[in-house]
Amino acid sequence: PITVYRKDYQPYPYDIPEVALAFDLAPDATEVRCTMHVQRKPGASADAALILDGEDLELVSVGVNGAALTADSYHLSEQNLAIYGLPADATVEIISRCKPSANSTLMGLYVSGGNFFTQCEAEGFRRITWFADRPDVMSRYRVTLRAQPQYPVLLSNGNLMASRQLPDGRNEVEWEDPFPKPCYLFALVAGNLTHRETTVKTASGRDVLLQVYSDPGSETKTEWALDSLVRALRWDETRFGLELDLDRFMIVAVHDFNMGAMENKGLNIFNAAYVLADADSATDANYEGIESVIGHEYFHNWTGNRVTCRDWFQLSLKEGLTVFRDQEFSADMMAHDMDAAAAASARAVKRIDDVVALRAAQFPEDAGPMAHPIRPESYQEIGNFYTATVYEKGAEVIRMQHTLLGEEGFRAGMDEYFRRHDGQAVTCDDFVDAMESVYVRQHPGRDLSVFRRWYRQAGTPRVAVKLEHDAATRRCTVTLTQECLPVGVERKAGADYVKAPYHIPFAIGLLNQDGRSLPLRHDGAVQETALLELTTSSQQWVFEDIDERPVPSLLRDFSAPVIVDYDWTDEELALLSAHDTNPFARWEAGQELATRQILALAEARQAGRTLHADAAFINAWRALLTDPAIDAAYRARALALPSEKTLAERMHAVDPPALAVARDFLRAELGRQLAAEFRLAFEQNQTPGEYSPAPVPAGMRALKNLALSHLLAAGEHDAQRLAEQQYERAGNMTDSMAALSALINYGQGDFPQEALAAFYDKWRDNPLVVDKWFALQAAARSTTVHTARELMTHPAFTLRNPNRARALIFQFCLNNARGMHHPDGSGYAFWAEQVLALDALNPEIAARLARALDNWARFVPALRAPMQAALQQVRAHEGLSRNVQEIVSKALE
Ligand code: HT7
Ligand code: ZN
Repeated sequence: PITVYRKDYQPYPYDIPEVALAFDLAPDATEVRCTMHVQRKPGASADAALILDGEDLELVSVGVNGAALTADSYHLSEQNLAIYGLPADATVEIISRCKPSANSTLMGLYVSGGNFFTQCEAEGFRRITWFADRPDVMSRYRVTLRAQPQYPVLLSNGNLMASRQLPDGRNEVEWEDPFPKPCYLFALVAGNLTHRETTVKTASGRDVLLQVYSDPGSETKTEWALDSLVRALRWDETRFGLELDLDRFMIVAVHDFNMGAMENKGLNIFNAAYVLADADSATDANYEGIESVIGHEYFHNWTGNRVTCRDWFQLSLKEGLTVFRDQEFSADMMAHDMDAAAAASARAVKRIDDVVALRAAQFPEDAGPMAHPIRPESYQEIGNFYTATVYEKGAEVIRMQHTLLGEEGFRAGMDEYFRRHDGQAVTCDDFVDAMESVYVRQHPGRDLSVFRRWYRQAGTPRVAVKLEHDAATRRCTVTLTQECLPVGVERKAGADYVKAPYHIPFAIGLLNQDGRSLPLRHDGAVQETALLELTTSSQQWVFEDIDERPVPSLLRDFSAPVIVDYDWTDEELALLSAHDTNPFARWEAGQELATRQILALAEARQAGRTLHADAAFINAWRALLTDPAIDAAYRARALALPSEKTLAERMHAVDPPALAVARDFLRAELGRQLAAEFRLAFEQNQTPGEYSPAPVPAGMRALKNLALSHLLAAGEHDAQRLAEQQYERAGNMTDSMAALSALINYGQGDFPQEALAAFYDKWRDNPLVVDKWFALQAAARSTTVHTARELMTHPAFTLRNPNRARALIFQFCLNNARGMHHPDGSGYAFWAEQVLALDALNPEIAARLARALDNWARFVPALRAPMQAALQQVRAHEGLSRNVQEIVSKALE
């Protein structure tokens, strides 16, 4: 396999300012005529060949300036079409054919539900026509679509210029996108679709048409998506001064899709799971996810499309920044119309959810064989680098710049970024340069040179905190020391590879022994929270006028993506969990207590000792559960037990079944010991009346359903009846799924299985709900490999649909600790089988599943050997895709 290196970047020798694409669409043979205006760049060699990428295409003809090319002036290989001897300015015309109906990769042009869709990022355009498939070649596109009348809706990027019926009965339309774009942002959709639309006025007073397209019959489920789009448009105007630049913006829902959505210019294509919702069939989490993904793709219009990436190593330039923007959008929407205290809590809830996701997915990635900097140095298959590191850690790196510059400074940096780079394909350094231009004005004599290391070093830094208090001088000295050991490929560089310290914004508060927060005299100001800027391996800060040894509240708001090492006593954690005024740090303290408790239980389980929960821990949980000052949404987060993935990061040798037993024990024990309190929470957080996905009722449901799961897990008297009743009477999908999940995991008797069967019968025609049905069972405690295999024989199961594969296979392999990590290795054999089966259909999806065994070397010895064997089996398979090959080889290196 070929490795591509960031250091090898070379500009493309040609500009392609204009492209005309004409499609004769047919499922079995689509003909594409691609006419390009090609200009050699000044300074490029006169004999530079025009090298175009192409994959899985049939060449019909190639011509230059109207004349067909002879065989000696071009060369066709598996992956390229090279044209020699081009004049400095030429029109190149290529006619090719592809077969969308046979395209199971869902990259390029494909058929889903009888309609045509495209997916071009990162390298899918080359499956549509031969082209310079790289983001720094930007062109203006004119697109003609011709198709039979059974495809009445014909869409592409930009503005609709013409529409007519052809003499042969087919329809023909022409679209023109006024903005130059890289080919990965090209899109077309053709089919039988319905739509919902609205017209809004932009900040500068232009009318813009917003549309959401979906399958006929689903128009009742697109209201939330369209409303979310309007909110996103308004938010970008208000918070960043960025306006929609097109007259028309379309979103199209498709059921077969590899990721969440795609930001094609003016024609976003979405996984239907992030568009369709109504109260009956979608959960609170679905509503939240839709708003956030619609925001994300819409925000790409500026951060990604107007300013794009020079090369794919710069992916985090658009993804990290856009995730940061979507996180802020969601936080602002959640805090909207609330008083200051409620808004702070709502924002903390969003921050907690984002950090939980980061720790569950990105921290393990950063500690495993696929560890890479947010701007990778090399890749074999770019599709494998749409990772939690590039996206979520990338967003944290942007967030740290926001923290260092402040809201106003960050906005000034963004304005400067667009002033410098609108219409260009640029690098992560260009972004930091713009931010630095503001930072150096704010902080004379300082710069962001150390900060830039976040872009080139991988791994999660650890920050050790030492706190010394001198009663005589009433001084408290805080010492921060950072360390980040080489990870992944960095380790291969050997002992010479030395990692340099990071620039870490570290937010800290101090509480006295009664839990009151102490004023911090720092940097000439008196604050409740001080932002320490750690830029060397170790630094000290002194806080004056501190009478007694304080309890530190560290890394408030998770001000940097690091791991904190500080040895709080359990009593100190309980104090922070009860009193910290920073809601994020308060949550963190409770989670640390729960983590200690579960790890101790897992150890007891491994040693064959009886399990019992600590009274102090139960009391801390009781205090959170009964504190009237905290709202339901926050309380649900505070009382959620840390996930198995987060806990695994804290184990010396990972033992998922032991962790699962420990968590289950604690869930049940809390249910028993706090039964009265949970019952009260269950009763007091009912949300009768019309369903609303708003944060307050959603928070109440989260708390109520958490209480229900504890009560049922504890086998509390009447809990099963409460769950059955909730399931039968639920007026929304959140409540029915929560009750069904509690019942199939902790319930008794025939009801759970009967309910499951009835659920399927009721929802069999709604694929998004059928996915939920599969997912619930795949992750259930009692599900074994045998059950998973049986579920695969269900008539509704197919590997060809990524959502369905994710619902069953991924849920089982990633979220069913007992089934997947059975000591007999059967889970790993199942995994290997499914990776290979998927690889034959859809390598991008197969490679994502392949990553489930990334961290095998960190597991307990009994699981390590069968995991390694399964990885070896996959690696030895002939004809493996480049995608899976890269993942399993790195895992085994
Ligand atoms: N920019 C997009 C990333 C993407 C993608 C989407 C769908 C299918 C395959 C894909 N490969 C890459 C989505 C985003 O981050 O907004
Ligand atoms: Zn994105």
